[in-house]
Amino acid sequence: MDTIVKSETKDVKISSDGPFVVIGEKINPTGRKKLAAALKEGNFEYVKQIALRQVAAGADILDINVGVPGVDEVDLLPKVAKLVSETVDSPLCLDSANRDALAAALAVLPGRPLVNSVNGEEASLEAVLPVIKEFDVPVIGLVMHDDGIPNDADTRVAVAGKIIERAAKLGIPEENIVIDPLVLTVGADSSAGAVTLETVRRVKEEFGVNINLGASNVSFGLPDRHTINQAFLALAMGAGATCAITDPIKLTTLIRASDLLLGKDNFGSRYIGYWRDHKPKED
Ligand code: THG
Repeated sequence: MDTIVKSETKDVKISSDGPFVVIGEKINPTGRKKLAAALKEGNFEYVKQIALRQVAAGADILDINVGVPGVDEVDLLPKVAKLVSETVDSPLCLDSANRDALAAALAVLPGRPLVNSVNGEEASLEAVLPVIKEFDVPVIGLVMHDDGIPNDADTRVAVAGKIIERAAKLGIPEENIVIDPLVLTVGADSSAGAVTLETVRRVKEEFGVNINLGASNVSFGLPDRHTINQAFLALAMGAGATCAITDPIKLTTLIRASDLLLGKDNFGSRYIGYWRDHKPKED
């Protein structure tokens, strides 16, 4: 199943037949004081820099999250998204739960951005799915519902099914739904990784849709987060995830290696090309 995301000039295909798609997470003010301040002050030079760095590191798509407390997302999301779309060729992923902010950004962006996200709560399904239908864009569906994030894989798979079904009722095809099985930190609950991986396998088996993960969440609160993020991403790729919102600067090399090991890189050309372009300078 192919999910197509586009900028004005570039198409990105998310598919289990192709290489894993890297969605750069870094335009997100959560835990980043400098970016939060820049967004509040309208200092967009810093945002441009982060966009360019992520693309140079191998990001295929850039996540845009402007969720700073006290800012008007309906005003800021389209502004920042437009600016990034004029700075890089990559398609964008609009990271907001605010329906009006999503619609305002979709109205000004070229191409076919990925919307992040809808979830199984009634209020979210009713607000966001009509926007997805109107703009004919793909959307990430988070497997949470009115009772919160389920602890078990059974309920998460059921919520995924509910999102797909409700979308179908509006005429939104399965290829426009990317399911996010959600990962919580293993710092709080050591079974959190296993529940997510089981959800990945079962959603793939039962629905065949594309699967995204926010792959840096798993390590919150633990030392040496990078090692946990790397191990988790490799396991998630093995289980059938097809894209991730993650740090492209730190994780693209692991992703290229995992694609090669999973038989998704003919002759290792992407892995070798990445190494050639990013190897440490020798002098
Ligand atoms: N699923 C979907 N969307 C998501 C998430 C998800 N969007 C938000 C989040 N989760 C994914 N994005 C991030 C962005 C940053 C970090 C984690 C997840 C992060 N930031 C560092 C911190 O807070 O310590 C700071 C990073 C830095 O300084 O570079 O870890 O699950 N669909």
